[in-house]
Amino acid sequence: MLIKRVRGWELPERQATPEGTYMQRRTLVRAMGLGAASLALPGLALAQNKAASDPSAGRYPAPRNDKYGVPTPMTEERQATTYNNFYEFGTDKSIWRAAQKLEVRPWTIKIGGMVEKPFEVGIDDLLAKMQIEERVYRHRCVETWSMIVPWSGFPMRSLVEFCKPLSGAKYVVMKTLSKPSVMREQRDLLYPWPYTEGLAMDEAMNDLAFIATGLYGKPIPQQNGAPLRLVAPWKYGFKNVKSIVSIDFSDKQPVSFWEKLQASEYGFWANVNPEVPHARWSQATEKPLGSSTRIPTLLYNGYAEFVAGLYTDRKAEKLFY
Ligand SMILES: Nc1nc2c(c(=O)[nH]1)N[C@H]1C(S)=C(S)[C@@H](COP(=O)(O)O)O[C@H]1N2
Ligand SMILES: [Mo]
Repeated sequence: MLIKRVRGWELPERQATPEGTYMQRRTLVRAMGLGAASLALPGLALAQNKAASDPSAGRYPAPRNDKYGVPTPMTEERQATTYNNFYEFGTDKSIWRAAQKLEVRPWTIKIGGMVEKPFEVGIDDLLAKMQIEERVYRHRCVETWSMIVPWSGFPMRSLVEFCKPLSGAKYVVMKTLSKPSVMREQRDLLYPWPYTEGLAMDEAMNDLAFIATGLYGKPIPQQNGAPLRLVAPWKYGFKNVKSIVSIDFSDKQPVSFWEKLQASEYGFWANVNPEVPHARWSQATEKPLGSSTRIPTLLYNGYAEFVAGLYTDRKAEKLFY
């Protein structure tokens, strides 16, 4: 059975986290007086040069919108771009190098389902229609690591309006690219590829829901979900589907990737709540990337004032996993 397989995040954290060895290397490189970018991680430096030739590079950095707060301390860019979950490239955290092979131009997004008229749009045409802004958000992975990063992009609501859904649409469903030649883990047919996630329409229209196309004032790197990914910061990280190629509107609640694998542990709503433990671990605290100290996790990941109202009429649902 699928659910019997041991996945990365089912391991105790000390086993699943390669951070210890990574930090040692950083310290060593620093002690030698050499730039980490040039010596320790030449591939990353290359990726950053590539970003400079991205057709959308001129759109970043974008003006910051601080309406939803500016949490601190910000995670170091190198941490957020070298410690990732992107199972298509592998089930451990160090997939950033493999992800460089993903070509993000040309990139077409297919819009369908309950819309006035199905259509396709190229990422650069879409970007040209959107007002790009920066938002500093908390991110809380269900595995209990967290980060604070500056995303650039546009409100999910603008994307929904651009798609012109029919009034009967209740959910928006987003899928990741299928490309087993590069996304090698997609050859493992025990997973329900492509990665699929969804939001209820009122969640998608909430101010906080965001589509990220940039990170740290540059186009978003492949490992973080280039060229566009969802960011719903009040939910566990797995909701934030990366490298989106299709957006469909439906009157039925979709079954997402992790829900298909193990619905009893990874549900549709997946809102952050420190008082509702995961089936196999507590969610009370979290470890910020790059820090050795755990901190308390906040209800709705600190965004209750913006989103709690979405759930007052959904009390009967399993809202917190
Ligand atoms: N397509 C796809 N999207 C994905 C994932 C994935 O494996 N595949 N992992 C999710 C999980 S579990 C988390 S915590 C975040 C991690 O985003 P980051 O690597 O930018 O920190 O991406 C989410 N989006
Ligand atoms: Mo996650």
